[in-house]
Amino acid sequence: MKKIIVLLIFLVVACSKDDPIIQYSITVQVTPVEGGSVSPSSGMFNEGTSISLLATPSAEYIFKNWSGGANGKSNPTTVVMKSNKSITAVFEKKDTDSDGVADDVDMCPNTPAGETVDNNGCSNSQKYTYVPDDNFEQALIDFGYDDVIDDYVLTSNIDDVTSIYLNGKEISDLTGIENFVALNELICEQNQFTSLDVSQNTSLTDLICSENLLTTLDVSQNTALTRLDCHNNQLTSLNVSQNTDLEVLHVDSNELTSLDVSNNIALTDLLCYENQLTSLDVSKNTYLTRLECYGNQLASLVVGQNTALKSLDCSSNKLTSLDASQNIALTDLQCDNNELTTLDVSQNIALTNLYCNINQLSSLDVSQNIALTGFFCLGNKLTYLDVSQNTSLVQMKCSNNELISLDLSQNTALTVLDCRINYSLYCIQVNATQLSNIPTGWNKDDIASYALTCN
Ligand SMILES: [Ca+2]
Ligand SMILES: [Ca+2]
Repeated sequence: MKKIIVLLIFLVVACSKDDPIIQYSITVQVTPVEGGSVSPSSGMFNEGTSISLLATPSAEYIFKNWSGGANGKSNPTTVVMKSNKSITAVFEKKDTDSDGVADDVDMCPNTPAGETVDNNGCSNSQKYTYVPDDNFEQALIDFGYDDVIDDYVLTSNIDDVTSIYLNGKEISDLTGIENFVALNELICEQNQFTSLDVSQNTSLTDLICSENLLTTLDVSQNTALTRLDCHNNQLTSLNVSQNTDLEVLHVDSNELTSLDVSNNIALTDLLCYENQLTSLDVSKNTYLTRLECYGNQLASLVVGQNTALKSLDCSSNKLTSLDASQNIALTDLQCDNNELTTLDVSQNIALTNLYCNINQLSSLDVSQNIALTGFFCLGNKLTYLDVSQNTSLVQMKCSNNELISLDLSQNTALTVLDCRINYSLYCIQVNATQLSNIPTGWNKDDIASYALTCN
């Protein structure tokens, strides 16, 4: 028995002597203290154990690296317990644009790489807007947004400007306008710039850039536009499909070969004269009150949907017909210099001015157009013209036709008349009052005579 007890004691002593349980401590520190946390943050671990340490940054911080009893940037990282470990997890504030100024105090995020910044994290390119055109910059000085010609203006001075008038300032480069991000109204007509970037001016409602040298104009980002006037430039195309709020569109005197206004149903005013349009679909533009498309190459023009039209000028095209029967609101119709052989204005009783000069009309019934004050039909093939119902007429020009008779006795308001170059017109009927005092503004051929009655 004594032997057994001695043996047991020997075994216990032998075991604890050959296989002692040794443990080591981990102590983790975090710098800066608010930068984050590490799990586990402390503890006792058996010798040889592999411990995984996970660093979790606070908001506005990122994990940078380990130091002390661990190293490297791995997260999580593994330490093997061979001694007591004092480990530091190093965090740093987020600096997304790597300009040395932490995000939470960086007033200018996205600083371009390599640019020097101020204490607010702002580089010069972020604080200042590049304005290379001296005349543009001078205008900004005159407006009080800038103080010296140095190609730059403080962006904070211009990024809340809502209206700017730069017309006739001899500006050849509008670079810088892109930082006028609050603009509603940009008036920059009568300058010499060849391009205009309004892609950042998304609040624009009024853009007047006429009489410049623009060859392209991208208004796809300017969806708030209600008025666009880019007349008298060198545009060969213009996409207004995104500008669905447009009410006024002036694109006249450019080089457009086509113009799609099918998305612009709010349009009331469309001037597209003196381009190279071969077709024009205004069937969706039912609110149009003014359409001027003269000086194009239109072979047809359908205005049957445009019942609100008050003024239509489609002169100097290639029209062989024109149906204005639905346009009962028309007060002004100009269709000079086309190839019209007939013209029905019987439904257009609101007409006050009718221009149908230089067509191929052999007859024209204006008996329903009693509001006419101006009537111009020179250069046609008219042999007969009844203006007895047009008692409001003030001006009439019917020269260069083939008239054989003309009765003006009802046209007591007529002060301007040109009926010359009608070589078969020998007698012009007038009333007694007119005959006693022929208005000085009346012109006739010498072969014609005024008389109270004509045979
Ligand atoms: Ca910055
Ligand atoms: Ca300046």
